[in-house]
Amino acid sequence: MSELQALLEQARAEGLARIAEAEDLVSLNEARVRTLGRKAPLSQARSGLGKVDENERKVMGRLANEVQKELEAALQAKQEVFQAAELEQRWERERIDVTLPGAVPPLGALHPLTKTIWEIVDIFIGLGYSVAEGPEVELSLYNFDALNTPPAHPARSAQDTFYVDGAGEEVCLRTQTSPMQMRIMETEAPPIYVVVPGRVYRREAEDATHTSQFAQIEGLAVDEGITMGDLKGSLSAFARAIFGGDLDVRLRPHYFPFTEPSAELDVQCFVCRGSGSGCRMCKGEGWIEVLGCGMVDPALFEWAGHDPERYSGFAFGMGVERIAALAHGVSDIRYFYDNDLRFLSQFRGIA
Ligand code: 2NM
Repeated sequence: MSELQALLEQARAEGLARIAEAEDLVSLNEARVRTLGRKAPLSQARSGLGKVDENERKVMGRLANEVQKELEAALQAKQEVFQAAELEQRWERERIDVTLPGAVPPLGALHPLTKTIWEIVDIFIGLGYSVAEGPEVELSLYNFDALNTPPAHPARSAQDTFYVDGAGEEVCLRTQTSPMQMRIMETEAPPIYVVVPGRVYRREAEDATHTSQFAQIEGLAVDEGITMGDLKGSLSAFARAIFGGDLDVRLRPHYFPFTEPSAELDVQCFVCRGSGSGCRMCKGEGWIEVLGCGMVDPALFEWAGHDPERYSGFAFGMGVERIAALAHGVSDIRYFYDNDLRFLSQFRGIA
């Protein structure tokens, strides 16, 4: 074996050994430089080709090419193995389970009192009423005087009502939404069929059934020939729409300054269906109070400029928190104002 042949065979053996030793793409690249690079044994052996005779040059040239091809093939094969392994690892690292549930963004919902207001208002819209809203800061003239509640009346005492600076006029936070009904009566001619939802204010020692700010819906129907039969029919239809169409309703005599006669409307208890005995919902009464109502006092028509001989009407008012608490079994209306999501989220999706 010639010296040149020995060098080439050594370059082949060393190169193959180096390639075999490589453990990853980095060390394989080093092996490539050291087996095929300019200073590698193969390149150095090639430079010896010029110093031998033509015959041997031919044979050794072929051998050098063969060694080169073999080393390149070995490098290529090993590189493919490493690349495949690396790809495999990357797939494992970046694996995504597309069947996992997505992250659901928190969704808001309407407040239970808002839903109750909309539900009540919708029933009256179905009965042909329109909807109006009025100011929460109101002249005592509309909140009290127009509604048969003169200055000496106890409802006007600072113990019962919030007053604000009215720059000469007596101004208060409205204690009911009826002042807006008086504004409507003052500016519009009958027929009037309107409901007024809104926030009202009273000085209260707060407890499970009283807050100093609450929501009310009041209604007014003024037309020719309106009777107490219309009141009973309309308000029964409302109470049954809310609490259940097969429940009885009754009117119980009461007093309000702005209506005569006045009454409270009760609906049969929807838990015990009127039997009463041991019922916690109606406290054994068999009936649940829904709203206050009455025939509009003719003095209110006089105040608003309508002929009480020509027109009659009925009016009613209810507390929204009370209705919502009854409908959903809420024991304390202050929960509606705590804004605790553990409470509020229970009403998500409830109509
Ligand atoms: C109630 C009970 C009875 C009422 C009266 C009026 C009006 F328009 F005549 F002024 N609005 N609301 C009324 C009548 C309210 O709440 C318990």
